[in-house]
Amino acid sequence: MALVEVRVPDIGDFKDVAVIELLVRPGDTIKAEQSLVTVESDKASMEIPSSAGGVVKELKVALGDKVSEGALLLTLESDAAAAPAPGPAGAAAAPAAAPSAPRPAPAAAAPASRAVTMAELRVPDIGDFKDVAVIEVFVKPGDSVRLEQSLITVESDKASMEIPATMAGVIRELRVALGDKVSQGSVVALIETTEAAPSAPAAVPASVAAPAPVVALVATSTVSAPAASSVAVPPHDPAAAQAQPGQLPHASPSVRRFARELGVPLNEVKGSGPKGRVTHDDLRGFVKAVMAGTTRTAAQQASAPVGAAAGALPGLLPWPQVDFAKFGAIERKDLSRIKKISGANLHRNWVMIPHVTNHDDADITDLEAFRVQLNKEHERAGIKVTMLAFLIKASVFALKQFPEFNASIDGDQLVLKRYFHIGFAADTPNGLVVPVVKDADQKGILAISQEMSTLAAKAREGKLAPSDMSGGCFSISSLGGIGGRYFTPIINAPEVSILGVCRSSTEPRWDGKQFVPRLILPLSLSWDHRVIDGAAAARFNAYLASLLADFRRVLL
Ligand code: CAO
Repeated sequence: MALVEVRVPDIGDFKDVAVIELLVRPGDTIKAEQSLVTVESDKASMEIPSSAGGVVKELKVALGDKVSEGALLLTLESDAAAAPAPGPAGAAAAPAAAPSAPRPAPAAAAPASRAVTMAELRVPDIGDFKDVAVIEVFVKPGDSVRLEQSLITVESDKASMEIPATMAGVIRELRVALGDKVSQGSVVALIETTEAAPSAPAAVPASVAAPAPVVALVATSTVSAPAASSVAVPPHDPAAAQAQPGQLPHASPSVRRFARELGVPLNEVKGSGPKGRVTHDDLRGFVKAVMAGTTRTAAQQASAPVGAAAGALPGLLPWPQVDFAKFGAIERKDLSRIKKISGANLHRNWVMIPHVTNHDDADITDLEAFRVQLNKEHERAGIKVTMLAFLIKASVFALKQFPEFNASIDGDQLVLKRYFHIGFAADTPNGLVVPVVKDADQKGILAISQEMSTLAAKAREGKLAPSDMSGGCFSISSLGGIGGRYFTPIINAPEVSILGVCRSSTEPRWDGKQFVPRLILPLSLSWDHRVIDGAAAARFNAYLASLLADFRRVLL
């Protein structure tokens, strides 16, 4: 066994190019010609193959390092016989079979003519790239293109490159489509331009079809590297092309760059292109889905999984995958949009907020009598006063008394609100929504009742505007019209507490001398223990119960 240094071979004009992927790790056994790293210039990426087989001893480059020809990539414990003779710099050098890198034709120094009206944009000298597939088309007829703007991406077995426009103008006709095979000289598009036409490089035949002087696409610095990359790229090795350590899916350099700018884990994006290639549209679709909460990155799932299908928290078992149909007939239904959104929010809140729930009872015997009386007085005006309206009003007074309940956490700070917008959970055919009664401190019970019934009707019809559901300070979830005793409502972040209310019932209460029948309302207050202490929560509930028992206490 000999220790071999594997260096970057002659890669043409690729100089100071960034290492964007490490495809092997120390300890890996690799074959000769297996790709080691991917490097990327402005417009092209290429994989650098190993000149020898063996066991990777030490990586000498890291992600982000800039490399040029001759740079040391790694050391390899290699069968001396298998390793090719070291190059002049003592490197393992480029694959022995590699021809010298064809250089791009230099861009024309001086314009040959002006006032060109129509020209052909051709594939330049791209070295050994022959019959390579068009995998992305960036322009369409009518598009105005800038000089050097990418027109198409082509891909060989191991490298891809973008072919840029050599002049500005308007694309009049596309001559290639996705999947077409192109080689040097293939016409990419017809462009209408008023720019000076650079002389065509000798290697590229001039068109005879166009009426005006024809412009062949000259290789610019941005495409020169891939031409050289054909030197470094070994023949296609299906085994090597599959999941090597750290390998990312196929994607053009601009897609990779865009993904890095956005922080998108490219290996999680499902590619729709040939060989699962990730396109710009795939990337956009992924970002949109993450923003909408319908997809989560692996990192997000690890930090706070949402939804039954998400991965488990570290240390937790994954969600059970059961074939329910094995046990009987089933029916599958898509979750409604509201359910998906509210479910994701509820799950985040449940996982991220340390909830505690205090249960208490309020004697609402007198308040209910007052409410019934009010409804008799106002039934002609069509106003129905509900218990929930009194609860909203009583909550405002309690929030004034205990300001930390009317707050939100913002980093290391507590934001205390001087306004009183109270949300109430409304059950709708499509799921749970929380409309908000704004400035409830400035409204009377009748106004609150009216507003609630308007908001509840809008909720049921699915007509709530985002503004109807924003700005809440505190929420109330009333199941009073349905039933139950107590429950643990989930805090509606970024609020820090929520009141759950169940059905009132007549119960015996000791008045000091005897048991008397009283109407008792069960209260359940969930609170965020990062902001609120248990004693404060117990006092909040007790104060709320005392107000509901006798509203005159607000005057104290
Ligand atoms: N105890 C006993 N009866 C009560 C009550 C209580 N705490 N609260 C309301 N009721 C009675 C009302 O008086 C009314 O009776 P009448 O029809 O005889 O007048 C009946 O229950 C229905 O009330 P309502 O539902 O029309 O009015 P509301 O103000 O109580 O509630 C609303 C309005 C929109 C909150 C309600 O319709 C709703 O959607 N509740 C469900 C909220 C929910 O889903 N919470 C759970 C969230 S967590 O998943």
